[in-house]
Amino acid sequence: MAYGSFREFVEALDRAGQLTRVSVPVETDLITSEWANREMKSPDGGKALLFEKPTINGQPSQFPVAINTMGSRRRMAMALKLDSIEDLAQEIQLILKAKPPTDLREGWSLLKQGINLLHARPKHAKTGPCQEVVHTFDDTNRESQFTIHDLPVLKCWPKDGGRFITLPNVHTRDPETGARNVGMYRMQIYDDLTTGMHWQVHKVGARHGKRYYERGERMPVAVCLGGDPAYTFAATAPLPDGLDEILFAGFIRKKSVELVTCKTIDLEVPSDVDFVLEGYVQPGEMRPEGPFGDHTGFYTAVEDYPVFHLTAITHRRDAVYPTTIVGIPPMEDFYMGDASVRIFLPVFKMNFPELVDMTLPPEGVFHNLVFVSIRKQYPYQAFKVMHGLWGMGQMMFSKYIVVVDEDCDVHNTSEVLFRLCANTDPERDSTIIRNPSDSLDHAPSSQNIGSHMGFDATRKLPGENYHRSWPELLKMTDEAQAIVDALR
Ligand SMILES: Cc1cc2nc3c(=O)[nH]c(=O)nc-3n(C[C@H](O)[C@H](O)[C@H](O)COP(=O)(O)O)c2cc1C
Ligand SMILES: [Mn+2]
Repeated sequence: MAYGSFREFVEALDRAGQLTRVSVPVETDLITSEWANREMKSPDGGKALLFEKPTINGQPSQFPVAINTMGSRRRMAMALKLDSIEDLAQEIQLILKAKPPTDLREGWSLLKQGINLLHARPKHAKTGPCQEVVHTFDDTNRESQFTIHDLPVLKCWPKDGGRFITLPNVHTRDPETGARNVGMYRMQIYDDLTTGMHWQVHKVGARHGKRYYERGERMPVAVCLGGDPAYTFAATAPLPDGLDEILFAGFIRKKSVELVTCKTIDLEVPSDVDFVLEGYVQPGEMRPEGPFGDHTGFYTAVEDYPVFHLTAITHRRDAVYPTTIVGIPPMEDFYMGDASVRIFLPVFKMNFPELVDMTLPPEGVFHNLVFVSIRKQYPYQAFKVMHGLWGMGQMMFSKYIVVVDEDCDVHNTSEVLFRLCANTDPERDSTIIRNPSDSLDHAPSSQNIGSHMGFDATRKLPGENYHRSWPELLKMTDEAQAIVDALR
């Protein structure tokens, strides 16, 4: 069953030998990052870190800092209270199998109905631990008050434009339909009462913002930190617009999420999170955001983004501040993205019956590289799969897609590169298309648009312009293998 708090998850990591407690004072300006980066680069993602005495510009913080809590396959599964991520993929497959959908749209809607039936729908409560301590902000007597600067927010990389909240679950609502969305969009701290709101143009938060802008209305926004890690994971998952992350989180953790109404805005948030930042975005108001040491491994340049105005901060008395850093891979966020791919593989397979496995290797930092294996039956099927992926939600950003045969393990990058190099004639087996690009990709000449490339590294079938006979891959006999197994 679900975690009752973020602290409970941290304690579970500790009991499993997956946590290092740091009891000496550690500064949140760069030093925490340097420590965490070394941990994330160690074998299997190292351990989670709990900084018990973080300092903010030398001053002790009231709240401990937890980082790298999802930064390995094991910890990512633990975050969702699973033995293995595949267990959840299996459940999704069962829902989809109950009445096989005919297309992707129907698949998602079936999944939504299935989740609803599993009693994942949120419940409502009058009050909850996330509001144990309430600080509302009016403009009088600000100096003596608690501010956002009391949170141990990291300055992640030397040339960052400031301190950034890196694991915020940003709750918004579509003003027309009332549908909720929760997305993870980083927030740069500007001053006591304002931060940046880095929802990129393709994201649902940005779409909601546009609706408010068209209506000329102020947009309520609630940002949650911590609570059951299932919330944080759901905020990053590439769900289709309209599939409520809170419903999805309820499904993952097999327990309805209990919601409370915010103190100063008309939005609901999970009652058990550690911090809630309440406020609003005034559509149309923009401010330079960045630079930020990003998951691309490079600094993202300064750009205009919406501004979040704080009206209140509420928190648990025993709150733990959750954070991460992104940078040159592998980093913690790889394991979050990897879990999404594995959980939604059944949905992808429904759309592509030939699909066997898929992965986004860490070197490609999400969208730059996709390896797919297929069971090929007809000519140009690899190209069909590439085009399908480029048309599917956030997979539209995939810069390079390599398609291999089913007997190649896509999780073994060396094996995929062997197939790519051996099986392709570059001109015949590649294609270049135009598509939207990830906003953070610095390589395209213009932001948000670019070319993408696909490679068909499968063996060629008759009808694929190959006029020789395809050779056979080396393989030892089963008997010889058995004999050596026995002798060694
Ligand atoms: C650690 C981390 C930080 C992220 N930061 C941002 C960000 O600043 N802006 C953004 O648009 N997406 C960011 N993302 C990706 C989005 O959270 C992701 O695309 C999500 O699916 C968006 O949800 P939505 O479809 O509801 O908008 C981040 C993801 C992770 C794991
Ligand atoms: Mn969403």
